[in-house]
Amino acid sequence: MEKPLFTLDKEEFRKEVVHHLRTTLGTSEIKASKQAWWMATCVTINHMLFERLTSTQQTHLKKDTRAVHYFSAEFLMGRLTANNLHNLGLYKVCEEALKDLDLDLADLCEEEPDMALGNGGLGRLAACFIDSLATLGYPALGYGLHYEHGLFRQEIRDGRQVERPDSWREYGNPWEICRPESVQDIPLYGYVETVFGDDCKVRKVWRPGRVIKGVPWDIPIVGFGAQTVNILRLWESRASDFFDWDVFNHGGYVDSQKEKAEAETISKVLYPNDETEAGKELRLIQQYFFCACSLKDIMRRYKRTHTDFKAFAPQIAIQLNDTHPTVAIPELMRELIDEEGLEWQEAWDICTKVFSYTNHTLLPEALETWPVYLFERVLPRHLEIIYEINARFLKNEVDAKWPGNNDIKRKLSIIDEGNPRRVRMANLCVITSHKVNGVAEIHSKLVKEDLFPEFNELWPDKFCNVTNGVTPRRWLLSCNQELADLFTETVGTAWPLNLDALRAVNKFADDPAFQKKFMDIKQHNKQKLVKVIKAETGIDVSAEAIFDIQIKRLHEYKRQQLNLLHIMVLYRRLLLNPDYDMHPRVFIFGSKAAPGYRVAKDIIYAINKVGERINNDPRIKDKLKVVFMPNYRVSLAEKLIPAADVSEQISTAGYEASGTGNMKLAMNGAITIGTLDGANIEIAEEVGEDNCVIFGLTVEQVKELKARGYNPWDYYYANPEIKAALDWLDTDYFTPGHPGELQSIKKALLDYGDTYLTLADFAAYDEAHKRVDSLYRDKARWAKMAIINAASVGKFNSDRSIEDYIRQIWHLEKCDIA
Ligand code: T68
Repeated sequence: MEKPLFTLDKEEFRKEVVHHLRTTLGTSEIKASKQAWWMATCVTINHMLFERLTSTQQTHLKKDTRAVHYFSAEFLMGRLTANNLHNLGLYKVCEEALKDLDLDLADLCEEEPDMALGNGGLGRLAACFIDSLATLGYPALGYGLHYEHGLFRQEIRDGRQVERPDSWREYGNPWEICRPESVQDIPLYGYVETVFGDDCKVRKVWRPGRVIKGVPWDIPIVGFGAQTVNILRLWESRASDFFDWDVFNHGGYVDSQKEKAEAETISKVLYPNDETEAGKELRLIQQYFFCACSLKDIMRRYKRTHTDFKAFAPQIAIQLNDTHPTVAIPELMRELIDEEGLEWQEAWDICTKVFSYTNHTLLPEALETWPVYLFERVLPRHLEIIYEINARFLKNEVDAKWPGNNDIKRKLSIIDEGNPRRVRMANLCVITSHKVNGVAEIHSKLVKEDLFPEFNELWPDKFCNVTNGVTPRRWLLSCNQELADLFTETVGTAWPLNLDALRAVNKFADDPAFQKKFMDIKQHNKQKLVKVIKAETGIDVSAEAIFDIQIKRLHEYKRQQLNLLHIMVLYRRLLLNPDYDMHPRVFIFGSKAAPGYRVAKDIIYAINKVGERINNDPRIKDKLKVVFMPNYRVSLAEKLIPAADVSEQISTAGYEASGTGNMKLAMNGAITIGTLDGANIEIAEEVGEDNCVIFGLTVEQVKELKARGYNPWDYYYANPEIKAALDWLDTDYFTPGHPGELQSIKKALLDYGDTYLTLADFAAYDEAHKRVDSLYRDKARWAKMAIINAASVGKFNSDRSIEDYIRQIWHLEKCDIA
């Protein structure tokens, strides 16, 4: 389906790979490891990619284009080899070339460590967005942190999660380019001095206590079709050149090493998100470090073609991916006022035009705040600026609209006057940004109505929605090549760019021949997964069973415990009645828990222990299996998603901002069993309610039930199956010799009030699964549903999300590359 965009044919490609194996890798065909062959392949790819990178950068400079700068503490890139080959149109050429060398491309791709510089949905969204920006030909830069260790590698030992360090670049990474010419110095700590200038004006001067060096690493981002190659620029911290050589020379080797180690700590590790803000000084410094580096970089580039700041806002858009980069706001104010000499109002006008903010959560405990005393110590000048922004806002906006209303003032203030006083980052974002968006229709509505109702009253035009999306290049074309080929055969080659073109597949949804082709591919993907499951867990599963998959970070609101409770109930039914009528089912989980989140880790343990018992129980004749896949990550998702029959999207309504796994699974023909939450609602609209299985309380019903006073014990006593399953957790049935090891799950669901209404939704969830079971038995019906799902989710292409951002927020123009 692909035609190579570049002139290399398979012969030339093969020669290039061998050439790089010898000259770049310094080895030979006879003794080269797989890793060396993979590296040589990457160098060959880079050869073509760098040309496009250079022409993109030259064109952007020459045309002096407006660009968006996507500030994100996380970019979950995964692997890049197959992705880059597909986007360059060279996948099949490379595959053939390697075949002639007796090498298998897919096998070599397994050599690449995932770039896991993110926790989950938020980080992966950033990765999909920069793919789409390049694909659509928009000038854009991703800015983030060059973590030495990405999200921890998860091992499962005796059922429990153990965190091991991730070392994605231990042996070098072929995709990153160090740019020493663009290094930045970043001040920290110290104090603020007030000085009187010759013009009698008061100036503030920050006298920092330390300076850290920021070293940029660029990852080229190849758009599909490879016209535009943008960059993702990630900052690494090092000891600055002010590094104390005197100390070093006078024998203070250890002291000087300490300073070096401290500086390097800043970009050492990604914080695992536990949806609550750990009050860590280092995390604040990380945020400031990458924002300050990025702003200086933007400023440097801007000044190449401008001598004043009139064109700054027209040229520069900065998107804040959640509140993590909020400190960029006072930093830009500081740069413009203290360093560039602008007046407050001029600087503020620029900031309010430049910044916009995406909210990804409504959970109150996940809204970032920082103690004022910490700000004062680390960023004294920024705190002053925040106070000034706040004072002006409260006086000019709040007092003007609600004169004398101190309750509203207290609520909207950037400073929470509790003990200790704290800086509310979301308030600072909303006050400054010209646009604030949620990530799915329902979420954006709740952002306006429940999270920021007063801000919405003040500035109704500020709030908007951009429903998330995912790149179909990675999440269909690359991860499910057989299905991609079938689609290309059926509707032509346009769909990876225009996913709506797949709607044309719908007319074959009833066609038995097409159904067979479609389901044969699903079956083949399942067979491949069976092998991966065996290799990773030792568990035997049958590809004839329904593959029911829940893959996402572990959190109580995502309700993996609801899935587990239902599995236990099914198991019990099978024990009580060996003829219990159900199609064999494999429940597959993939999930990491934040290391400090106790209940989440207990849920992982419970899934593994319950699974162990079920998988080894001959009485149920393999009708039920439970698989927990260790170390869930992007590259594992690429294997799981194409093999899924059922997609579990079962969050308590109102808690999942959007979800993006739901989109990827539907795109690959899985049927959603889901609540009316986040983007599930829009998926159901697109595929039709007949083609997904919706259950459970709605947002409104959740609110009502909570207002009425929810008591999980009512459900426990009223439903004997719930009671029996929960009581089972008190015994040692699943943990022989260790009764009560799984009790914390029961406690959370009863004693601690079941915050996420698991028991309230249980009966509906059970009914929904019965519907899934009966639908699956009707082969033609199921095939039709699966086809309609894959063919109807064009809306969830991240290209559409990007066009929505462009139209509502960024107002960029496409740029043709010479
Ligand atoms: C997710 N948020 C939302 N947060 O939960 C999900 N990291 O509904 C949505 O689809 C997705 O964002 C994209 O919009 C996250 O993934 C984080 O990972 C996080 C939170 C705090 C700190 C660090």
